[in-house]
Formats: sequence, C-alpha cells, structure tokens
Amino acid sequence: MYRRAFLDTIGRVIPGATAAALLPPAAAAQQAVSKARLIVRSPRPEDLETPVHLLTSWITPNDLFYVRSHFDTPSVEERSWTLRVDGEVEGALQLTLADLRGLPSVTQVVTLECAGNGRAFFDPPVAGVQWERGAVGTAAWTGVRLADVLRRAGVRASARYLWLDGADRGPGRAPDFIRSLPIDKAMDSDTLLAYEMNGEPLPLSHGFPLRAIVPGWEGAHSIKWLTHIQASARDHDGPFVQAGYRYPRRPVPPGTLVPASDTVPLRAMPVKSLITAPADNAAVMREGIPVTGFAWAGDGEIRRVDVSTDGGRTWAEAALGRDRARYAWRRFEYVWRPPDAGSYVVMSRATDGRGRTQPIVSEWNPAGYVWNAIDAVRVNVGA
Ligand SMILES: Nc1nc2c(c(=O)[nH]1)N[C@H]1C(S)=C(S)[C@@H](COP(=O)(O)O)O[C@H]1N2
Ligand SMILES: [Mo]
Repeated sequence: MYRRAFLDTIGRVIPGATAAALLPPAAAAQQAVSKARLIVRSPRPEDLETPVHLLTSWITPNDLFYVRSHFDTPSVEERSWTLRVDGEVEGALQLTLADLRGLPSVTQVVTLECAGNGRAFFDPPVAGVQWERGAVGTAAWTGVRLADVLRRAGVRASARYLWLDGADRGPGRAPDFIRSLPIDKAMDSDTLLAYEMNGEPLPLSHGFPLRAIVPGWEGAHSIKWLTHIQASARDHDGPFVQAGYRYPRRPVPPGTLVPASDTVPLRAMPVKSLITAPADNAAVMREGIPVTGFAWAGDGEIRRVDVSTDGGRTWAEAALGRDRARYAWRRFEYVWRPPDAGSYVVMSRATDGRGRTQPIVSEWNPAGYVWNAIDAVRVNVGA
C-alpha cells in the first residue's frame, strides 16, 4: 500500500522522471547506481559480486561493476571535500575537485580485480569474503596523473611510500583502511587519481568523488573516497599493510599459519582468464557454440588464450578481441562444435607475454588471494 502511494506521488509530481532527476545536482552525482543484478556477499559493508555471465562487453557498465568495501560507505559532500597532500613534500597541498579538474585529464581503460577473487575455491577454506569468479571488472577511468599532483607538491627524494587514506572509517576502534604505495608506482604516468568512471562522476560505491587507480596491481591499492596522501620515508605500519594483502614468500602446505615475516606484499596480479559464456551448467544446443570470456595479466600482456572442450585433454587457440589497453583485459572467443550431445567441461587457459600461464591448481595461501587456476565451466549439450 505504502509503496503504491509513494510511486503514485512521484509519478504525479514529474511524470516519467527518474529518481536521480528529482534530486539536486550534487546529490544526483553521488546517487548510487542500481546494483540490483549483483550477488550480495555482504550488504554492509557493501560487497557485491558480478554474475559473470552478465560480463558481455569489454567495458563493464557501472551498474554491473563489483563492489568491495571494508567499512560502511561514507557520505561525502562534494562542496566540503578536499584532498590533502603532505608529509615529505616541499609544500603541502589542499585541493578541491575543481582544482583537480583544472589539471590535464587522462582517460585509461583499466581492469580492477580484488585480490580475494576466487577465494571460495580454496581447500581448505579460508576466512574472508567468499568471492567466486566475479570480483573483477574493467572501466574507463578519467582523472589526473598522480605524478602531476606529486610534482605540484614538490615530493622530496626522501619519500619512498605514499600513504593513501579514504573517507571511510571502521566501527569503534577498528583500524583505518590505509594502504601504502611505493613511490615508483606512484610516479608512474599510468597511475591515476580518477573522478570519473565510464564517463560519469564516480558512483558513491566506487569512491566518489576521487579514487586512486593503480593499474595492474590488486584492487586494494586503488583507494576509494580518497582524502589524504602522505608522502613518507617509511612503509605504513597499519594492519592493511603489515598483515593484510600479503602472500607467503614460498609455497606452504594448505592450512598452514604463516607469520607476517614470511610474507611479501601483493602487487601485480598474475595471468588469468574467465569464461563468461556459456554460463556454468548452461544447457545449449549442438550448433556452433561461442566460448567467450576475458583474459588479463596484471601489468603484463596477454599473448594467447587456449580453450579445451574435453576437460583439458586437448587445447585449441582462441581468437583475441581487437579492443585492448595496456592494463585491460582482452576478450577471447572460440567457436565450439561439439561432436555429440552430452555433458562437457570447457576450460580456458591464458598465457602472458613472458610465457607464464595459469596453473591447474592455484597455490593455497592463508588469506585466499590471487586464485588464478585454469577456469572451467560445465556445459550440457542437447541434440
Ligand atoms: N577507502 C577504501 N578504498 C578501497 C577499499 C575500501 O574498503 N576502502 N577497498 C579496496 C578493495 S579491497 C578493492 S578490491 C577495490 C574495489 O573497488 P570497487 O569497489 O570500485 O570495485 O577498492 C579498494 N579501495
Ligand atoms: Mo580487494
């Protein structure tokens, strides 16, 4: 009843208007895009996974892009928001969004993947968000080069790391989500401070009004709702640098506890592929069946993708899509003509420019990071 009355009211005030059009511009800019089609791994904090069969285009639309947030989404007022840059710099800066929009802008298509994508597949299981295959997406990010901002501040030679902090805060005494970025990657001309995602102001869930985009590296480097950059001579000592986002120095037996001193920070993501069609457990007819998906390789490039339709006994090279960008996934397609009706396992295996390829079994690690085993779906072929 209530819902009906509400809809009637909206309809009468401005027929045909969307909710966003009824809001003042500032609020409209940070309207949450509808994430209704995503899988809710956690409603609060917001952890949303993309059903991979919906990943049909090289660029992932904003409403389909996965969301990973550690804490509640902060409310950010564009008018009062600023970015502070201080620490080991000649002159600290306090920048508004208008200041940033006044700097030369760059747009880059970059694939973002959560380090924990695929965590649900580790055996024995590990704690954390149980992502399956869809904590990955690709967007065109527009903003400024982080290096341009750092040069403006006069970053000193003593600065070896940048500590990046966003407006989100943990509950109670939970430590702040602060990450530290090595200065070389920060000064790389491909590392951005982005204010737009696919041509729209950053949606609130994705870090409105400004986020870092650290291309090729696991997603947690790309700090959302960015408010503070502190240049420092040393690494940050918080738990999201010293305990989280680290990987065992050498392979360990599954189920082992690994002390932080035996770990290294996660940076570039490894080579990986994802089959987006047919969907897992799909029923298809026995005609030319396109096997399609995406392949990416952190800060490297994709050399080839091979597809197997017989559980990995034989492999055939897939065609790669024309769309490409240095840090973006590549689409692949292989047209499969099944010899008979029946149930098949279809697999994809990517190889990067250095000849590295996907493993059959992904290395177990205590936090369940960087799952990159050969992808597989079951496909049931009708006559
Ligand atoms: N401030 C802040 N930035 C953050 C996070 C966060 O919790 N707080 N999550 C990180 C993680 S773990 C990932 S994988 C990416 C996810 O970006 P997305 O939600 O836009 O997909 O944002 C990163 N940036
Ligand atoms: Mo992540």
